[in-house]
Amino acid sequence: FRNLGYSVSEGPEIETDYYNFEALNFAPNHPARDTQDTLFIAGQDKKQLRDRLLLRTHTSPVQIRTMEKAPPPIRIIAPGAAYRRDEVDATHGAQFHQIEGLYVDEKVTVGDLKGTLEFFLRELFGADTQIRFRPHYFPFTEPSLEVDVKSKALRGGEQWLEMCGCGMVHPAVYEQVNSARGDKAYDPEKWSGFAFGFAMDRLAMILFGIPDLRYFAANDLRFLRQFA
Ligand code: 2NM
Repeated sequence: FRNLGYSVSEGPEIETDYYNFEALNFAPNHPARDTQDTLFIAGQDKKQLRDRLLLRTHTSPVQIRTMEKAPPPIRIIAPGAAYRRDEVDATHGAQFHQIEGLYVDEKVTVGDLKGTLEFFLRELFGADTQIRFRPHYFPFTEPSLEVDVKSKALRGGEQWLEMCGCGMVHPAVYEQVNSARGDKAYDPEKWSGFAFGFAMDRLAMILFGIPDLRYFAANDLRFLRQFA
């Protein structure tokens, strides 16, 4: 992504409801906001909903914070930890690691999104990699897509594997950013953009044949040194 002109952006892992949900066009009663799925910080009940603290459930708040600080065009990658209230097993944990990308400029299209992800996935998995896009839903993108890949580098190329989510940034997201900025820097009539996200843990598990997510945090040097 550096070769494509992206720079790295970071933000806090403890976030407000505003940056994690509201700015990203999640409705007030969206199921992701339920305590079943999100780890909330205790003792926040007296605060307004938008100011309540939680562990970020994705790195998208970083994209919002970056757009609030800088006008378009922007090209950023947001890597980092995210948290969900999951039943812990070999493929689920309370913490996972995401890498999200955001590109906003004039006349950015779904074609640019598909070309960028195809380039990235072929760099990563090899030139023979096949890519398939399926329609999906995210509150913060429209249209939204999921991406499957099939490659000899991945379990012998026998099956399609779900690799990432993506889409064209929803105009409502730009409007939230504009009202926080107090200007019209992200005018949806003038600018358009795409965003995408991967779970890095899942990607590493597939690439290196790691059978259990819990190895990443077990601090066993025999495991970690294989990747040093
Ligand atoms: C994904 C999939 C699709 C995303 C959208 C944004 C923002 F802030 F620009 F609206 N950041 N990240 C996004 C879109 C993330 O992850 C699976």
